[in-house]
Amino acid sequence: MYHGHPGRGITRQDVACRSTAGWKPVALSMAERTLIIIKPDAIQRHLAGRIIERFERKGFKLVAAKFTQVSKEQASQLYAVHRDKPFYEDLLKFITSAPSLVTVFEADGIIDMARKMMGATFGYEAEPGTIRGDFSCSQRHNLVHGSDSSESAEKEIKLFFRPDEVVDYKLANAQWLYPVRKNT
Ligand code: IDP
Ligand code: MG
Repeated sequence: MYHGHPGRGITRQDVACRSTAGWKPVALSMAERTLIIIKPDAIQRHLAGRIIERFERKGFKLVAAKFTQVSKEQASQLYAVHRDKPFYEDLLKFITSAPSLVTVFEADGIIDMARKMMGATFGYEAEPGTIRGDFSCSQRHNLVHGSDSSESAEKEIKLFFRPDEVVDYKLANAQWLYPVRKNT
């Protein structure tokens, strides 16, 4: 079995596929991974389950999870691109202030799909139907973090998980969730 690791951000996924010869494994794709953080405000507001449920219902595959208080060091790396922004210090204080649920989910195209499901950064601007649009009115306290590119995902997953903490396994219902071949 192939053991994916966060350094790659991708993993080979095989699914069973019906053919005239019956059910047989078919190489599907190199699935993408993203870091999703259920932020301290979501934990404090008892929203972790509802947020995870949305990603599960969409069909994303959970491959890692850790309930932890983000350290100053992790936070400064996670938000390094915002170092010069006026909200940077308060953002670091917030994300390190109480526990978060740090997760990795996997699916082809997950980075864009998850960002759409999260909604715009500010809760008061996010569309209804998105996580932030439904549960947040705030700028900083917007419940959830999701990687914004495969390069960020690769770096961010490494910040929180050792290679052996990201679990590669087969979803029994993969053939109902994902395309067997692109464009079919
Ligand atoms: P994103 O989380 O939608 O990717 P970013 O622009 O990367 O948004 O900002 C990172 C985080 O910093 C946001 O999720 C939010 O918690 C916080 N943040 C962004 N802009 C502001 C602001 O103008 N005021 C206060 N907090 C902000
Ligand atoms: Mg961002």
